[in-house]
Amino acid sequence: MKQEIERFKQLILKNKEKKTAVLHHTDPDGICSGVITATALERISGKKPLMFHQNPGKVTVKPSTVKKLKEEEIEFLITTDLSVDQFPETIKDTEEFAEILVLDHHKTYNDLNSSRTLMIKSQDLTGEEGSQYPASKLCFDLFSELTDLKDLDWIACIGLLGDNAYNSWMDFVDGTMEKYYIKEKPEKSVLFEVKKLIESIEVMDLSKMDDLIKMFLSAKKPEDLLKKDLLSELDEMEKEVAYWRMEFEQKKEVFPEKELIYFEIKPEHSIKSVLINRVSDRYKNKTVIIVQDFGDSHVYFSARRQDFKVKVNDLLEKSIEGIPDSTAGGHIPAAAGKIPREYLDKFKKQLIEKA
Ligand SMILES: [Mn+2]
Repeated sequence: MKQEIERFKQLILKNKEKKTAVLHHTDPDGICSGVITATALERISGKKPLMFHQNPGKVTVKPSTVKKLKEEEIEFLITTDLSVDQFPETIKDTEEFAEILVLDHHKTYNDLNSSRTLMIKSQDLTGEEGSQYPASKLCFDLFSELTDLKDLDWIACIGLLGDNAYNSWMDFVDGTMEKYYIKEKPEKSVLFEVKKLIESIEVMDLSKMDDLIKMFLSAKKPEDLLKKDLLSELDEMEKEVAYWRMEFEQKKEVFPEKELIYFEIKPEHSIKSVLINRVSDRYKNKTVIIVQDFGDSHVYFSARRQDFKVKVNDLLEKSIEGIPDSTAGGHIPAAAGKIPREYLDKFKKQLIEKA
């Protein structure tokens, strides 16, 4: 553990003068870990890194992103909250022009460590399952070894709430809320409002992501982010989620002997992650699967199991076996993936079998 933190410190200090990019995931933990990392780098080197994100749901580095990084002459890449080891090819391609630091807490698929890459997963530091040590807290803790980040504690808390890890960090979140005079329960608080705001930008209008990040980088407290022009997206999303929640309750397929609930949606926007987080709070002891269909070549699915009795990352990986051009992975309690639409029946059959 000590050794990884030393290697981390050396790598950051060694690359202080290099042209640096932060590539982060687009969900609340991804945004918060990216903002914490960018702010920390600026404090350490006096230089702002470039911020990059890909389309939501993409957890590995896309070839087109490698191209962009190369065009920008990036010499040091930090990825946060991305499971980039699920597709090592693009990391190898990036190594040809940049050093890489991977900061993540998804299941480990490949060891990317090399002379050019340092990969730190939360589970490497704690020896415990990574889902409960989200990337925003990991980045907050690691960079706090190099610079003072105490004023970013509330951002780490939003990431923790985003990845459902409040129960593992109660003292930290409660203490931070007290510091900012937040009296409500976390899920009723302004921190949770910001978490939902980030989700709504991700789901409804990704083009506003850059504005959101810009606001984040200058915000001093959570209230600074609750600006009217971004909040309209949140209202719209809530309406759509409310509609599909009702549909879910009325039309879900339940397999009692498998403790499995299965549901397909055809929403206007990509609400599946938001929806499944809400419904699985009501069915913590069930495996919940939601399949999202936009009528294009692939369908997308998410899975949740909050009591950890089933490893949904493994379950989804087994359910896509033998299906070409498919992906699945993530955490024990929360995972996702996609398959070509013509394989939906096969996927569902394998899912029910393996559940
Ligand atoms: Mn995360």
